[in-house]
Amino acid sequence: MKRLLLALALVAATSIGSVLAADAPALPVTKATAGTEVYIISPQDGATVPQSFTVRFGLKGMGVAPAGVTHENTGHHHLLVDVKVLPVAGQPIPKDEQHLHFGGGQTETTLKLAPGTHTLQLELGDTNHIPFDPPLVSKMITVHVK
Ligand SMILES: [Cu+2]
Repeated sequence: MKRLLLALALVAATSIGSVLAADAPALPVTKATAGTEVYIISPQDGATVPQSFTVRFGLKGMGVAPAGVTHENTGHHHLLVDVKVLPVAGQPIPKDEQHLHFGGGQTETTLKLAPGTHTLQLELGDTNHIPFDPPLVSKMITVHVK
Protein backbone atom coordinates (compact mmCIF):
# COMPACT_ATOMS: atom_id res chain seq x y z
CA MET A 1 0.00 0.00 0.00
CA LYS A 2 2.80 2.38 0.90
CA ARG A 3 4.42 1.70 -2.44
CA LEU A 4 1.19 2.44 -4.30
CA LEU A 5 0.80 5.77 -2.51
CA LEU A 6 4.35 6.69 -3.37
CA ALA A 7 3.69 5.83 -7.02
CA LEU A 8 0.54 7.97 -7.01
CA ALA A 9 2.41 10.85 -5.40
CA LEU A 10 5.04 10.63 -8.14
CA VAL A 11 2.40 10.65 -10.87
CA ALA A 12 0.75 13.68 -9.26
CA ALA A 13 4.07 15.51 -9.02
CA THR A 14 4.84 14.76 -12.66
CA SER A 15 1.50 16.06 -13.89
CA ILE A 16 1.84 19.24 -11.84
CA GLY A 17 5.22 19.67 -13.46
CA SER A 18 3.78 19.44 -16.96
CA VAL A 19 0.91 21.79 -16.10
CA LEU A 20 3.43 24.39 -14.95
CA ALA A 21 5.50 23.92 -18.09
CA ALA A 22 2.38 24.29 -20.25
CA ASP A 23 1.70 27.63 -18.59
CA ALA A 24 4.62 29.21 -20.42
CA PRO A 25 4.85 27.36 -23.72
CA ALA A 26 8.21 27.73 -25.36
CA LEU A 27 7.82 29.66 -28.60
CA PRO A 28 9.96 28.61 -31.53
CA VAL A 29 13.19 30.55 -31.69
CA THR A 30 14.92 31.26 -34.99
CA LYS A 31 18.66 30.73 -35.24
CA ALA A 32 20.56 33.82 -36.32
CA THR A 33 22.44 33.57 -39.58
CA ALA A 34 26.15 33.60 -38.75
CA GLY A 35 27.94 36.81 -39.59
CA THR A 36 24.83 38.99 -39.54
CA GLU A 37 25.37 42.59 -38.54
CA VAL A 38 22.72 45.02 -37.30
CA TYR A 39 23.75 48.66 -37.03
CA ILE A 40 22.40 52.20 -36.87
CA ILE A 41 23.47 54.05 -40.02
CA SER A 42 22.45 57.41 -38.61
CA PRO A 43 22.49 59.35 -36.39
CA GLN A 44 26.05 58.78 -35.27
CA ASP A 45 26.89 57.79 -31.73
CA GLY A 46 27.10 60.94 -29.60
CA ALA A 47 25.30 63.12 -32.16
CA THR A 48 23.21 66.14 -31.20
CA VAL A 49 19.83 65.95 -32.92
CA PRO A 50 16.61 67.98 -33.05
CA GLN A 51 13.50 66.66 -31.25
CA SER A 52 12.34 65.10 -34.50
CA PHE A 53 15.02 63.19 -36.39
CA THR A 54 15.48 60.28 -38.76
CA VAL A 55 16.98 56.97 -37.67
CA ARG A 56 18.28 54.72 -40.46
CA PHE A 57 18.57 50.98 -39.86
CA GLY A 58 21.41 48.91 -41.28
CA LEU A 59 21.48 45.15 -41.79
CA LYS A 60 24.14 42.95 -43.37
CA GLY A 61 24.00 39.20 -43.87
CA MET A 62 20.22 38.86 -43.63
CA GLY A 63 17.24 40.50 -45.31
CA VAL A 64 14.27 42.50 -44.09
CA ALA A 65 10.78 40.99 -44.40
CA PRO A 66 7.50 42.16 -42.89
CA ALA A 67 6.29 40.49 -39.69
CA GLY A 68 4.09 37.51 -40.39
CA VAL A 69 6.05 36.59 -43.50
CA THR A 70 8.16 33.50 -42.98
CA HIS A 71 11.19 33.71 -45.19
CA GLU A 72 14.54 32.17 -44.37
CA ASN A 73 17.29 34.53 -43.26
CA THR A 74 14.98 37.50 -42.77
CA GLY A 75 13.59 39.50 -39.89
CA HIS A 76 12.28 42.96 -39.07
CA HIS A 77 13.76 45.82 -37.11
CA HIS A 78 12.89 46.93 -33.60
CA LEU A 79 14.17 50.20 -32.25
CA LEU A 80 14.87 50.13 -28.52
CA VAL A 81 14.69 53.61 -27.01
CA ASP A 82 16.30 54.05 -23.59
CA VAL A 83 16.14 50.28 -23.06
CA LYS A 84 18.88 49.11 -20.70
CA VAL A 85 18.01 45.42 -20.56
CA LEU A 86 17.51 43.51 -23.81
CA PRO A 87 14.14 41.81 -24.38
CA VAL A 88 13.99 38.24 -23.03
CA ALA A 89 14.84 35.33 -25.26
CA GLY A 90 12.02 33.09 -26.51
CA GLN A 91 9.29 35.69 -26.09
CA PRO A 92 7.94 38.37 -28.44
CA ILE A 93 9.70 41.71 -28.07
CA PRO A 94 7.40 44.01 -26.04
CA LYS A 95 5.45 46.61 -27.99
CA ASP A 96 5.46 49.99 -26.26
CA GLU A 97 6.95 53.48 -26.48
CA GLN A 98 10.42 52.08 -25.81
CA HIS A 99 10.19 49.03 -28.09
CA LEU A 100 9.17 50.17 -31.55
CA HIS A 101 8.32 47.49 -34.12
CA PHE A 102 8.84 47.96 -37.82
CA GLY A 103 6.75 45.01 -38.88
CA GLY A 104 6.13 46.53 -42.28
CA GLY A 105 9.76 45.96 -43.13
CA GLN A 106 10.71 49.65 -42.76
CA THR A 107 14.40 50.52 -42.71
CA GLU A 108 14.11 54.02 -41.26
CA THR A 109 11.82 56.07 -39.08
CA THR A 110 11.28 59.60 -37.82
CA LEU A 111 11.64 59.60 -34.08
CA LYS A 112 10.39 62.32 -31.74
CA LEU A 113 12.10 62.46 -28.36
CA ALA A 114 12.09 64.83 -25.41
CA PRO A 115 15.18 67.00 -24.97
CA GLY A 116 17.97 65.25 -23.10
CA THR A 117 20.23 62.26 -23.55
CA HIS A 118 18.76 59.06 -24.95
CA THR A 119 20.06 55.70 -26.05
CA LEU A 120 19.07 53.89 -29.24
CA GLN A 121 19.66 50.27 -30.17
CA LEU A 122 18.28 48.05 -32.91
CA GLU A 123 17.22 44.46 -32.46
CA LEU A 124 16.16 42.21 -35.29
CA GLY A 125 13.17 40.00 -34.56
CA ASP A 126 11.79 37.05 -36.49
CA THR A 127 8.37 36.78 -38.12
CA ASN A 128 6.78 36.33 -34.65
CA HIS A 129 8.71 39.29 -33.13
CA ILE A 130 10.93 36.90 -31.19
CA PRO A 131 14.64 37.74 -30.80
CA PHE A 132 17.03 35.58 -32.78
CA ASP A 133 19.35 33.12 -31.11
CA PRO A 134 21.88 34.55 -30.45
CA PRO A 135 20.24 38.02 -30.34
CA LEU A 136 20.95 40.24 -33.37
CA VAL A 137 21.45 43.68 -31.90
CA SER A 138 23.27 46.80 -32.93
CA LYS A 139 25.69 48.69 -30.78
CA MET A 140 23.79 50.97 -28.37
CA ILE A 141 24.29 54.61 -29.33
CA THR A 142 23.67 57.79 -27.39
CA VAL A 143 22.05 60.91 -28.83
CA HIS A 144 21.63 64.34 -27.32
CA VAL A 145 18.24 65.81 -28.18
CA LYS A 146 18.16 69.64 -28.20
CU1 LIG B 1 8.19 43.06 -34.21
